Amino acid sequence: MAAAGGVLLTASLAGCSGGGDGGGDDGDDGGDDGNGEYEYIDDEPDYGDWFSDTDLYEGTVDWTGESSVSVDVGAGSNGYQFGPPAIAIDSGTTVTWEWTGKGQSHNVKAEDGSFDSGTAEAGDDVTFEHTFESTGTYQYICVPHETVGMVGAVHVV
Ligand SMILES: [Cu+2]
Repeated sequence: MAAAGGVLLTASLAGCSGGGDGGGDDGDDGGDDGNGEYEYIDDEPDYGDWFSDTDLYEGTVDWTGESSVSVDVGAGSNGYQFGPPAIAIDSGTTVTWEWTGKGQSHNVKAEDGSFDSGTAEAGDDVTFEHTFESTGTYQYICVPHETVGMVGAVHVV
């Protein structure tokens, strides 16, 4: 009886010890804005190489069914991107771009001229909004940072 109890006790302690060694993630901390909650549309528009320098781009975020949505101006690790870069909305939806204060001065300018926030501005209290009345895919840029991937798209369905 005593011997059997000893064996059981040893096994139990071994189990505890093993459990205590947990943890140890590799510390690869990404440092992005936690985009894991987004849902993306299934029928992705053909953007060509529009987002080739935009590392936040993972697809077109499905924000259809919303009357108003907002996009960060100054996203990503350096603040030189839009967050999220590509969104899908219904016609009639208002998009508000909200400056985060990161990445110096920004603006929002449509490639087709249909909307333009004007001169690039800095600060975290700047906003610009536009209501999209017509379907289509609207590509836009931040003029100072287009070349480092600060570009976006609004896909209106
Ligand atoms: Cu910018």
